[in-house]
Amino acid sequence: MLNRRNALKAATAAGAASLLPWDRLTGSSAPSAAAAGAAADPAPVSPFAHAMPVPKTLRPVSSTSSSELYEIRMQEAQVEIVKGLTSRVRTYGGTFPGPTVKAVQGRETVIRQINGLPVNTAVHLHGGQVRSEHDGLPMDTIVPGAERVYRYPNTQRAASLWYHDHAHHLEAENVYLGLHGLYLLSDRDEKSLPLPSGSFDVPLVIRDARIEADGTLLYTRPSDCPHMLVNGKERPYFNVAARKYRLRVYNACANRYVKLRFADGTEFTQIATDNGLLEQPVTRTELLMLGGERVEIVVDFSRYRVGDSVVLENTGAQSGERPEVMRFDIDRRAADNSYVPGRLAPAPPALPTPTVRRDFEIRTFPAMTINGQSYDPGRVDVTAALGATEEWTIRNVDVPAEPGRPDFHLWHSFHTHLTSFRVLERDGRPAGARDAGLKDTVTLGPGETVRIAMTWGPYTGQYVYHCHQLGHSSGGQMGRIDIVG
Ligand SMILES: [Cu+2]
Repeated sequence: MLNRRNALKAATAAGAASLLPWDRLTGSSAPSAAAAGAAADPAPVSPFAHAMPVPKTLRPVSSTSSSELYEIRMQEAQVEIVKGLTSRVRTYGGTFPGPTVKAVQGRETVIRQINGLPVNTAVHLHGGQVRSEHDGLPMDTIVPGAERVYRYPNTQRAASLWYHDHAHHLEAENVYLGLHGLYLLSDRDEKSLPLPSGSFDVPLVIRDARIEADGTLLYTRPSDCPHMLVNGKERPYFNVAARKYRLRVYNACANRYVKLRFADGTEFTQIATDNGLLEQPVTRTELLMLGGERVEIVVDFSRYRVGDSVVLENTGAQSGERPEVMRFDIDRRAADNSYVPGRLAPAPPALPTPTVRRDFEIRTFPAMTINGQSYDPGRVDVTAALGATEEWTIRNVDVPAEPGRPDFHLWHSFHTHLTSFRVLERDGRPAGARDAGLKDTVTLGPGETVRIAMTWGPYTGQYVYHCHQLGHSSGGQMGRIDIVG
């Protein structure tokens, strides 16, 4: 601890503090942040002390023939994350994570967001194709006491989306302190599939945290976050029947990747990615996910006997960190007519040949930049024509000083608002299973390069692209793109 603090002092003396938003914010006006240098020890990690809850589904306050209207009040709340401790968090609607919004293709979702928090907020529907004024742009904030109505047309395919904060410089801290919730969009094609459904369709919102011994949820660097939460509880257990489950896995960490596998190496079937179902299922044993990414899998627990347990672990944990993320306890038998069909969804429309090529470099040092520049909402970095197909090459130019060390700081991702993309290549090789399907966030390990392609639309207006390590985007790793008609 002492060494790290000394190293931090040295970094600050060298004028590097702006690189590290978690350091800048520690000791800021954040209501739950302990004063800098006064951080206590973290609460002990105690796996499997909680049953895993499933975030509740939000009920509309009213409906019309074509839309549902919801109301969410952003507010502080006291919640139990680590057993026996109370933590103050920032919430949508008083729950941690926020309530799940369930939407149906073709029906508009209208959400009145009321800011009852002492900080600016902006609500972004991650993965949603929405008009610019409803995108939750960094400067389009809701000041404390104000409210805003967001409209989501739900014209895209079924997908596991999420809504989270995006206020300028604040998104990392706001999301970390609790401002995130799920938005599950379904459509007729998806509903007609024989996949596990109802109580056998379960989200896993995975994220790290640091809970102090007094319960304080402290926003700090990921290497100082020993707690791993699923659906708001530290390393919970979840009782399952010996049958198939659809698990919607979200990496909601502000600043780290996870490598998930079952401790016994059990295979599972990936059925969907960020923006919806894959054409065909893929058998996998490990998921590497950076913040913002979603993967849906079907796991067949009928391979276990009642009374067995299996642990989901993070092999990307740092040394000294517990690998367990959660435990599934098989506690009963159940009928199961569900199965994973060999064909899940039609292929997305073929991409036209790109007419524009662009290059992007993501960098941590000497500042959080894309192509050498920090985000400036008044500067247009990219102008794209509505309907144009573009090919983007994105390079993570950071490389580790010590190869093989899991330095979360050197990992980046790339997230585009408005439009999803196809990953064409990773380091010069055709995209593999991890990059298949319609993506809106792609992971870049140290030194990696990806080539992606997208057709911009369906709306014109101002949007952003950014690294989804939120400490990085808060620090400036973001660009502005204007789509013009
Ligand atoms: Cu980054």
